[in-house]
Amino acid sequence: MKMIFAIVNNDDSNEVMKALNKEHISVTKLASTGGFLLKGNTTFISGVDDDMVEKTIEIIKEHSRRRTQIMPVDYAQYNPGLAPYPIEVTVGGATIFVMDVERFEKA
Ligand code: 2BA
Repeated sequence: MKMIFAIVNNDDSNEVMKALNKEHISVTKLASTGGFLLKGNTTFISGVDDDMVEKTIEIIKEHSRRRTQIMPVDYAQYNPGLAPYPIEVTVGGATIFVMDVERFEKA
């Protein structure tokens, strides 16, 4: 079994969750914040059998769009080395981590 962590844009999260549910893939949705842009994003955690990993990742990728976002000026001002004006950065589609699960129980 593997644990998949997927960080996606808030605007894509409903579509991602609907698509996973449609395929009967269990998922938990967490509200998270990107450390760089300091904007809300969504982290999905999903425990899946090994043979479902690729399918799960494909579904997440299919529903996560790449977009550009503006880094807040305030953030740059308080971080020496970063330019003190808004910077456009490309975000996503999805940032995905896959980890081995040592033990899984539902008690
Ligand atoms: P944020 O940390 O808010 O980062 C948003 C986007 O800003 C990133 O998009 C990347 O294009 C850019 N960025 C991040 N850190 C940067 C830096 N130090 N210098 C220049 N540009 C930087 P993505 O790479 O697509 O990441 C989207 C979100 O996924 C991130 O939001 C963060 O919440 C998460 N993430 C990405 N890589 C991660 C990692 N290695 N570990 C944990 N979370 C990660």
